[in-house]
Amino acid sequence: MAKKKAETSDPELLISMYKDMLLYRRFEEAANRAYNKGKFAGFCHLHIGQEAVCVGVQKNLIDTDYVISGYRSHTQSIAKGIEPKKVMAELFGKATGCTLGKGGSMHMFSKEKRFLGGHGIVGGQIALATGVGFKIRYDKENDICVCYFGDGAINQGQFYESLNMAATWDLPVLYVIENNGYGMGTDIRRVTSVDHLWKRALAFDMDHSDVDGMNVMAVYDHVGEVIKKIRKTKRPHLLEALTYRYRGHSVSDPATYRTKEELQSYQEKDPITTHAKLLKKLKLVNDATLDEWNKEIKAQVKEYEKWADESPEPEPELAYQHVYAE
Ligand SMILES: Cc1ncc(C[n+]2csc(CCOP(=O)(O)OP(=O)(O)O)c2C)c(N)n1
Ligand SMILES: [Mg+2]
Repeated sequence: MAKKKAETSDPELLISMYKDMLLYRRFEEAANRAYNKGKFAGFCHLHIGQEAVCVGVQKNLIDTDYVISGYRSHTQSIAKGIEPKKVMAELFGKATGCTLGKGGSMHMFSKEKRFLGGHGIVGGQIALATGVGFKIRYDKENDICVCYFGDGAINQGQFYESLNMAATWDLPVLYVIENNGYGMGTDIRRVTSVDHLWKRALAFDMDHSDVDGMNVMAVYDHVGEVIKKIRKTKRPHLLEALTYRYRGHSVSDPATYRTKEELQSYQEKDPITTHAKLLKKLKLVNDATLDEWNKEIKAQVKEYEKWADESPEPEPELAYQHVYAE
């Protein structure tokens, strides 16, 4: 699909993109600190470095669209409308969390906001998203389903079965590969036969493209076109977003399998810094405004953390609820 040059000119939107990316970065840093302080246990996968994908994609959605993802989904759940303090409380395993403290870091969920997880099984969400696509088609709705997964997930069997079905039945799903170059620690090039992951779509005659996932404007503009097309044709699309995670796979991974130079080369094109440069070029902000926003957002995140920390633990009886469908 041909890509147009970034052209969004709505100042409010441009600013909200910056503030959202900054919130997600500060939120994840706070989650990391809280984990290290022992405020919660279990897994914790941070999205630091990948913020432009989340913001660029989700700014294009309407409220009734669906989003489904893997375990690296704190930011995506906030972008779909779950209150950040409830995401933080979920991390802390508290009764005020978005899944009442029963899900933890990997299982954010909100039926009301149509954020359908948070899934720990690599690639599991791909089959579920395909089912959501079928539901949308069956009910003749105008919504779409965005399904995020990693480069590691494209080598799972269900990826092939699901994409074949979606392409055959014309299901309105945007499959987004967040290609951050690594599975847990495995370089994607060691385990994958193609140089560009979007090529997997060729096997299903499915629409496909790639985008610079470190640049929020590139993602926003490209995905805007893709989504317009999906709503019109109802056909699925496979998008490869080229991105990078700055931290280890999870908080317990020191990421020794990659070089400092490689990490630095991505940090040099950091999505937040790049977008700040654009805002300055457009004379929408100056350094003082940026400093002020940073302080405001840090203070907000502190409040979320305080609220989560002071929230009650779930009652033990809750373990017996929500086990079976009612
Ligand atoms: C079916 C399955 N196999 C293995 C794992 C263990 N595991 C968890 S994350 C992961 C790597 C996935 O990498 P990728 O899909 O690239 O996502 P990223 O973590 O980079 O966002 C693996 C192998 C799992 N959770 N589920
Ligand atoms: Mg990966």
